[in-house]
Amino acid sequence: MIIKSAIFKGSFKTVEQCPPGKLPEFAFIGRSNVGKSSLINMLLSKKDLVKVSGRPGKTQSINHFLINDGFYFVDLPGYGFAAVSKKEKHTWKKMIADFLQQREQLLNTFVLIDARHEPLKIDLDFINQFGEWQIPFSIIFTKADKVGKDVIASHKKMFEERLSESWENLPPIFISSAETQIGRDEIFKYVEEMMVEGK
Ligand SMILES: Nc1nc2c(ncn2[C@@H]2O[C@H](COP(=O)(O)OP(=O)(O)OP(=O)(O)O)[C@@H](O)[C@H]2O)c(=O)[nH]1
Ligand SMILES: [Mg+2]
Repeated sequence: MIIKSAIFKGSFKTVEQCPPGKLPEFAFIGRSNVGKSSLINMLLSKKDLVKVSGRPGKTQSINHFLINDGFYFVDLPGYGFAAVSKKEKHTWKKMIADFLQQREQLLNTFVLIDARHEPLKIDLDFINQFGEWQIPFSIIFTKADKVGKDVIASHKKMFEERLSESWENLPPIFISSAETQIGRDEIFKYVEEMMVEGK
């Protein structure tokens, strides 16, 4: 996909405050520091459109980016960030659950998984909520540049095995790197397909 324009439309604390209209949306979520903001920058070929940080917990609200005046990418705050209070965790959970469940134009949520790790309980638990919520998701492995191809293949297989325990149909798993841009074409092809189907 050719990115003609990518504009930051704002940060929102509740689903009610999010931009009006019916343009399709794609959300990005995953553990804190997994590389959500970096991936969005990579996909949009922008260096600093989305703020990236070495410290986890950088993204704290719902962030909308309008692309080609036709659809939105939504950067969501990460889960599993240890250094937050119980109250903050609760607020986060409600913000995310409300957004994911209530946002009608949300066509798909990409759950990001660090390619370096074997399946983690926190990620599996988060993914299994999509079943309860009955909303579509797919998976993107991040930071593929940090680990060998064999390791990624083995982690992908392990992930598929663990998902099979709860899911009959497995979602696609994309492999990406914000450094090398691997995965960009596949992810956009998928985004384009979903927009055609969603119409
Ligand atoms: N080598 C490498 N580093 C990456 C990649 N993606 C992200 N990083 C690094 O990982 C750190 C976290 O990246 P972010 O994009 O801020 O992660 P995030 O998931 O948005 O984090 P929160 O907003 O805090 O939840 C930064 O230091 C990035 O430079 C990647 O594909 N390869
Ligand atoms: Mg972020």
